[in-house]
Amino acid sequence: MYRVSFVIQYENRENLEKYASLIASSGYNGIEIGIKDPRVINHGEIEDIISRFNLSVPALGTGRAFTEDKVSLSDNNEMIRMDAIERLKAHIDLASKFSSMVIVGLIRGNTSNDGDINLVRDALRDICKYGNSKGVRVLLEPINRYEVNWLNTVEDTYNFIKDSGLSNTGLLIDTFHMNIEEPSIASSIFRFRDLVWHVHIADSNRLSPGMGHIDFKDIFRVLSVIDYNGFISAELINKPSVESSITQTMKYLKGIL
Ligand code: LER
Ligand code: MN
Repeated sequence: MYRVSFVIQYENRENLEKYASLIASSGYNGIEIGIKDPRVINHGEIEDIISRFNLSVPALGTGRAFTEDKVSLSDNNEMIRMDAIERLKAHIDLASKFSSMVIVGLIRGNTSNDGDINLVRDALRDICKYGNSKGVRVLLEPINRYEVNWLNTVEDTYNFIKDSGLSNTGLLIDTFHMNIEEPSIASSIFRFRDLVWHVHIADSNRLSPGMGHIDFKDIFRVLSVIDYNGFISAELINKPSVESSITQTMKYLKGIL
């Protein structure tokens, strides 16, 4: 069985503690934490909770900087762009404590010309250099067209990483986005396998796996063919509740893995 984790959005100490406890007791190996601004939270408190429940932290999410604060790496306002870079470096500082990777998904923002793309490329070079110095790897996530306007497919994202010469950067593939953008989820995983470093799972409607129409057997089969040995991390719309998603997803994964 793969190592499995569950994505939680950090709000405060109490919510992290509550969900970490349930995630650990439900049989997950890890918790993935979405953090809007790591500069304003207590890192020691998070370390304390994670070690108490003996969980790994495969990755830290960063997208709420964009969705809630409108901060991105492609913003034409230099102050806002610097804010995004400084946040990501703070994510790297925290990630270095857990051997986590740092996700660049929505925080890249939207781009409308080559100039915008170059801003992101330069920012990522800076962030990756900082990650290298801290032993932290970066994940670039292809995200579907309805959430962001570029790097929607695995192929585009793979080519962007290679063309930009980002050495410690790999792909975070997410079954929800792939279901919208890829001709075949399994073929794309196989084709770009050398950079598949992390996997998000959700069904076609972002609910727990098994509640939509994605063929997870096929996905786990190809992950095994490519000898994927990272985490499978459930990133869901947690309906009717976070608790029900945690238990429902583990039940499904135990049945299929
Ligand atoms: C982030 O990992 C992601 O997949 C986005 O869709 C966030 O909503
Ligand atoms: Mn995702």
